[in-house]
Amino acid sequence: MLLKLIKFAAVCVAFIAGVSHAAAHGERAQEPYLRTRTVQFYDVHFSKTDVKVNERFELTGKFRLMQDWPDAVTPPDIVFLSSISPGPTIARVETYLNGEPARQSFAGLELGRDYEFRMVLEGRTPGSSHIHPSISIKGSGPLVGPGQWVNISGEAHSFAFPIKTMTGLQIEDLQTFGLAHAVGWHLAWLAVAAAWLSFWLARPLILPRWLVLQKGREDLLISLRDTGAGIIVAAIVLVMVFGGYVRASAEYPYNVPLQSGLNRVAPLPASPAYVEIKVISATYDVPGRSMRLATQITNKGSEPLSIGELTTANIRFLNQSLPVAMADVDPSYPRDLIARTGLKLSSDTPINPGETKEVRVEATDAVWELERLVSFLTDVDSKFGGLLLLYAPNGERVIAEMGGPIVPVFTELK
Ligand SMILES: [Cu+2]
Repeated sequence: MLLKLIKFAAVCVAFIAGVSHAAAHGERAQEPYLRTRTVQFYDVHFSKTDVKVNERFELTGKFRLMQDWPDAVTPPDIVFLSSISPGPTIARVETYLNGEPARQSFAGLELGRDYEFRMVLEGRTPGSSHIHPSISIKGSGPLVGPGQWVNISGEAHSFAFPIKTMTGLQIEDLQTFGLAHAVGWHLAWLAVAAAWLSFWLARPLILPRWLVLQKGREDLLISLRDTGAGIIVAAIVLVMVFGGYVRASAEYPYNVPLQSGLNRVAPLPASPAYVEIKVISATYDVPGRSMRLATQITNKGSEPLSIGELTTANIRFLNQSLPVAMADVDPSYPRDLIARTGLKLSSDTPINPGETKEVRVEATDAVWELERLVSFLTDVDSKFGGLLLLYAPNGERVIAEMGGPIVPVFTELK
């Protein structure tokens, strides 16, 4: 018996130890249609990737809600902006969407438009944490942005979250504020519940009561003493509820209820220069790990435009021969999400204003497999989506959505 218990304890310890080594969040397990056709994050910047416990850092960026939103995903009618970390390793101090405080959820975000976010985060638990921005959509769940490893150094017990309330009350550490009250109330209610249960458990239980019921003598089941005890417990419960309310209102006369209303925010202004992209054909070469797109790009703006980047599911394929596109890569952007081979184009000459040009775009990298993005080939809705970033000579950037059905091929197409 003892041996069995020791074995069981050993298995539990091994399981817990194994879990504590888990890295990242399974973001690669999300279906490709979720990652390539819903929210496209760009310009994501981590102000620091090495912080101490209690040190603040900022996570900023933008995202585009794709026009070709998949049918299987609830539209972004109610969304909540947040960050994702492996457990409470960071504290989120402030959040803004297009400059507006984002304490609550937002309603009615528009497809095809861009939004800008800013979060102030603070290191809490030492260790290496994979941190993502995330957009949670009611009915669908969280859609995550690029994840970066942030190293948090220091001691966990030195973390404190002091705030000053609107009434001037200085709270030294929000983590433990009111903890004694919460524990006290739980114990008080547990005591009432335990007393009530033991009162009835001490009486003859199931079989004797059933026999009494069989004999039609229900009147014997509840005595006058039982009724008296019931009345006393009901009175205690009422006194605790109303007494607790009166005491809390006396102690905290000014309080703000939890905010449950929805906010609304206007999208960022639409890009003035306009590019139209028609995907003529899209194939994914399975052995070559290459996405090949035949596109027809119309420049409806007034400046010539060069293709600088294709971004989808937070992975960036860069046109390495265009310096302005390379300069747009933030040093804090996760390196594992930048395709090493970059983006290959059939023509590097800019698309002139008013011109419609056919360009073959090739994005080849093992990252398609590593990021588990090729399962779009077995989806019932085999479509891809992404953003094409184009640059004018004056450095102006135009972001255009592209996408369409994609077909797998097993030999190289010429
Ligand atoms: Cu992660």
